[in-house]
Amino acid sequence: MTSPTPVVLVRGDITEQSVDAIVNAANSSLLGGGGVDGAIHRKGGPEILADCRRLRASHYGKGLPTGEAVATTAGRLDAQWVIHTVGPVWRRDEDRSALLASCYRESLRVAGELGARTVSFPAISTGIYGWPLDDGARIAVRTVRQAAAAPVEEVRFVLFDETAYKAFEEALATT
Ligand code: AR6
Repeated sequence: MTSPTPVVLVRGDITEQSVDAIVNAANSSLLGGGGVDGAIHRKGGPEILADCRRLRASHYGKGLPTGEAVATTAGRLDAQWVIHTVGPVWRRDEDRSALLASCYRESLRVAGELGARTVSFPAISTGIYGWPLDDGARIAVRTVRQAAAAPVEEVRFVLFDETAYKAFEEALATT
């Protein structure tokens, strides 16, 4: 029997991580935005945007659908790839949890196809897209535990502030 993939929590900025793949909480345009997305493009440089534009001109003419994931170069980040995924916008009147879980699962699938051994995730959808942090953390931890498999050897959640860190700590302890 194989042992489960370690899940690690780090408090900090995801653009400072040294890992094989950094997951970006993007939007379907793939052309940048605020939050994690803005930070990744700012620090990673124009090579990432150039790759994103190529994707828009080829496979993703209409943009990347919510819940899917696609990889580009990581430009000047200390990583080989950025894996862009589009989280759902949180809605009080509609359960979009399956789409949020899909972001984590699809990002890990893409990471595995690339041969990534270490993968950093932000707390997808919990910023501009408004997902409640505790629920977002539980979905993230549950999905990653179910989906992480070789060649991925470590999944790292990079949490920007103490509140997010605590939410993930609680989710890891109870999920
Ligand atoms: N490192 C780690 N975590 C961060 C960082 C960082 N540098 N910056 C923010 N966070 P968000 P979303 C946290 O808004 O909710 C963009 O405009 C943040 O505190 O980046 O999926 C895209 O283009 C929050 O907990 O992503 C989309 O339009 C979490 O990361 C939209 O925002 C996610 O916040 C996506 O919104």
